[in-house]
Amino acid sequence: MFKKITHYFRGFKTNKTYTPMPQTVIRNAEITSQLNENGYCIVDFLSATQLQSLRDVNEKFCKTKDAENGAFLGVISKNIHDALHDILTASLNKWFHDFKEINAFVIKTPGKSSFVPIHQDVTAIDEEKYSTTNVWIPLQSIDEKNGVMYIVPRSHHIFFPYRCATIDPLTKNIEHVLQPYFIPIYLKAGQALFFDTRMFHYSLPNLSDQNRVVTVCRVFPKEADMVAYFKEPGSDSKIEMWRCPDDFLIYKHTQNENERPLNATLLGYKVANTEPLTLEEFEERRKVLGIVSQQNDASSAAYLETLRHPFSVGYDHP
Ligand SMILES: O=C(O)CCC(=O)C(=O)O
Repeated sequence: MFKKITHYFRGFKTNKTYTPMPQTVIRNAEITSQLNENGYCIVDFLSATQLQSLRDVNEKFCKTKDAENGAFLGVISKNIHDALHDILTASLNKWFHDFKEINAFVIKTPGKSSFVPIHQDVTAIDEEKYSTTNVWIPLQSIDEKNGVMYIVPRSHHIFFPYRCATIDPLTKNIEHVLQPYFIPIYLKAGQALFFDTRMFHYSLPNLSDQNRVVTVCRVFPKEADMVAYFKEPGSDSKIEMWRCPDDFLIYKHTQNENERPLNATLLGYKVANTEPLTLEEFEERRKVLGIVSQQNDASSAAYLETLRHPFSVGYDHP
């Protein structure tokens, strides 16, 4: 009944290795090439006035309760998106062209459960045609105590393009060996991390005594349809591809992500191997890509403890 989408795209090598499509919406050629090659870069992004305005919006909308022992909260709604859009438009226009974006806050309340496990972001556009940039903008400087982000440079070259809640993450069986490849990203308030959403990333718990507040903008090519994938639990390798409304990310977390997206149109399906990477497959790709051990300052024991600790994630829609 549905069209089977069979074309393979640039750089297709095996059923688990793809080449990211080049970034097309970043104005600066050097930054574009850093994103394409390494998957990230750091820029001075906000004026002092913008920073204060973002803090004011957080103060006005985000009534996060003091979650006991910490929590990671996505704070996303039309109100928040619009208020952040107004403040960020000048900066986004300075760095990007022909784009659209979805804005939210991410807040870590203090405590051990506020860490974010290793992940690659869920797919939101057709990655056979486009790439997404995350702009991660902390409203306070980030240090080793308040929830620093760790990334694996170049890991955006190791991805599965149909990421969704009903398919195991590619990293599921290799998390315990990834620690040496991560680097921490310490930022000053006003700076932003631009990163490819497919980078392996996680963040430590916020063990300071203040909330850690970050504004996140997911930046997409303007022409890209928003899409979501869905695999029936327990089914074979058939993956449904759905076209979603432009603002679906604002409402996504009010829906059950283990079910098909609402208000969406079925485009067809993909057939692909959805098994997570084995250690051998990771090693092979890592060496080809030049992903090397880093001098990072997370001890192996602390990293493994973080992976084992139960985490607490929630959503607010003020
Ligand atoms: O803010 C954080 O600590 C993590 C954010 C994150 O993982 C994301 O935006 O994908």
